[in-house]
Amino acid sequence: MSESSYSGKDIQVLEGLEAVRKRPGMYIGSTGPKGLHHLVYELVDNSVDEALAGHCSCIDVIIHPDNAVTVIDNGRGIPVDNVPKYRKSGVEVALTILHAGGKFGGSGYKVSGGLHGVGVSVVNALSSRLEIEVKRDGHVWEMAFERGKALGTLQKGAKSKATGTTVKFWADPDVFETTEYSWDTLASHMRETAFLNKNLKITLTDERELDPRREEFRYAGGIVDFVKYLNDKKEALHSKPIYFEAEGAEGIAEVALQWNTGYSETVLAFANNINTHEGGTHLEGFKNALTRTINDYSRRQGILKEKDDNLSGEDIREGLTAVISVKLTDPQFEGQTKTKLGNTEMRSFVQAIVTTGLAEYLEEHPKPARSIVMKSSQAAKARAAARKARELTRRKGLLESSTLPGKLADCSVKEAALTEIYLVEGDSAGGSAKQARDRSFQAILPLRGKILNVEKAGINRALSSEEIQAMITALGTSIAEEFDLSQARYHKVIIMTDADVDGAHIRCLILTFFYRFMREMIDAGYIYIAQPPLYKISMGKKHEYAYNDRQLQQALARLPEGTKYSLQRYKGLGEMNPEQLWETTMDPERRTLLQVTLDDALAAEEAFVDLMGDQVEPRKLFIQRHAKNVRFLDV
Ligand code: 0RA
Repeated sequence: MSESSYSGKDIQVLEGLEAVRKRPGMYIGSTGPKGLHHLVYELVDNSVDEALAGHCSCIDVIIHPDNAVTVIDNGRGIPVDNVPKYRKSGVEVALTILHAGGKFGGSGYKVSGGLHGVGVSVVNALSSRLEIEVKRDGHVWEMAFERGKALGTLQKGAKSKATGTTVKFWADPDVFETTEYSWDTLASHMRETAFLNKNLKITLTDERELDPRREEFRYAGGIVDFVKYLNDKKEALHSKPIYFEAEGAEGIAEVALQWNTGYSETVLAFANNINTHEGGTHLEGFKNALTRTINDYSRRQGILKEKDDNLSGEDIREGLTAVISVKLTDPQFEGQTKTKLGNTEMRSFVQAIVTTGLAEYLEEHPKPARSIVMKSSQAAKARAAARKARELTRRKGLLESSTLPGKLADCSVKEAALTEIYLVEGDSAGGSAKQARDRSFQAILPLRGKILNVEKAGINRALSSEEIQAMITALGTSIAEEFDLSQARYHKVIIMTDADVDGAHIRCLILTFFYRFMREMIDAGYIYIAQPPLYKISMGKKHEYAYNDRQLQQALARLPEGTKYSLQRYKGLGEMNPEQLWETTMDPERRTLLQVTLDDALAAEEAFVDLMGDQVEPRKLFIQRHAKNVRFLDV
């Protein structure tokens, strides 16, 4: 056929392959080693399509010493008869017309045309030479191309009863940065392809070596064998991978999964044999079903208690190896690298088969089921602990911020050894304390109501409490491993709470906080408890305070016979005006402070756990023990 007889359409065709040569990256991603290997995948995928259609059982791939590659299949062979529209053989159309592959597409799941769906014509365009041999219709047929251009027409050769397609191509050194193939890269792709297509035999031969290397990939178990292979060097949690498959209007879905005793997650998702690295609907459906089904089962078995949080997807997938493979007629590939499946029908399809299949498996295999659930709940616990540690580090940064809390009324003297801070229960008492104080050396930090119980809440939640953050910032020392006593902004920290049960409780909460996060402050003797009076005895213009019942009795006994007096019992700091608060509780000349000491750290730790834990009895014991650790000081 001469140039002059080309129709307008044919010229467009030539421009098509020229476009591929001009901008190869657009069609195969890159002209580096990755793009080079994609040429082989493209051809193999076309043969796999024949296998999917049920007409091909064997694919051979040969790497030649001159870096040519041959791909042989025993499929039906590319049609050799004339395509009237183009007035060319089917073989020539397939190899010279962009995106022609799909137009032939027979029945079944006509898939790929490879990763980018480009077809064999792209391989032809990017090859310095390509030779094709088709066995079909009782003969061997041959044709050759150079840089995408046909060298003559399809030639009918010897008689043959066999069928199949053989393509040998030389990647164009003018296009590719390298034409050197990697055995490992090709072998792992062939292995993967064989896993994804049960019973399909793929051989890889490397003739570049004197003693040619050959490997055969064929897996009767398909993706079950894939999962076994991935878990090969790991200790499996249950002996056999779990497997489900289903076929519907949406297509075919297959899932195989097996947990190992390790911690990493290996979940591979494929659509039409393409590794969907970016995931997509099939993967989402799988994950949804897995998380829901394992949680449902755990609850039904009582392994997860009603009050417990759900196991997270991450926890459940710890140590999981899974392969999800779907095949569908019209795959939509999205995302940055076009490796994210977009077909929404696949989400519910995969979700349904995994939900049904996994629930059934768990019911029928109680032993592995238990191991799986126990592993997930252990993962949940470990993850919570790790998260706490991480959050702590992160929060510490936050707490070290130099901005003092807004509620703090600081003192003017900067010399820590001379200053003190009152941690005051409630905003109203805080207000009185601010008016009463000597602002040169006394700072006031009001704390709203009951601060968080750090023993029960754990460090994580405790540190998210505003009151606790304010305390840490005001004190300047940071906490836990980051604690630095030399950074203390005050050498006296005075806890001032109401003299009632609630006040005692709040005092204990604050002490627990110091014990857990700033123990050295206690050791250094920086922590004190203020002693507001319990009673006020008024006699005309004179008055006296009593700090406990014994003092009250003594004061009353001292009164002259017949003296009239009135007695006030303070229920809280709020009942005192600023002057009263100053003279009874804050004036260093007249106040009484209790210094908190913890001689026996070990005993103290138990005490704090006892006090703040769930049980009531140890709490009573603590209060006695605590009293022993507090001694009177006249300051
Ligand atoms: C179009 C139609 C048919 C097969 C093929 C293409 C085909 C393409 C490749 C590429 C590599 N190996 C291949 N094998 C087959 C089906 C034709 C029919 O109905 O017989």
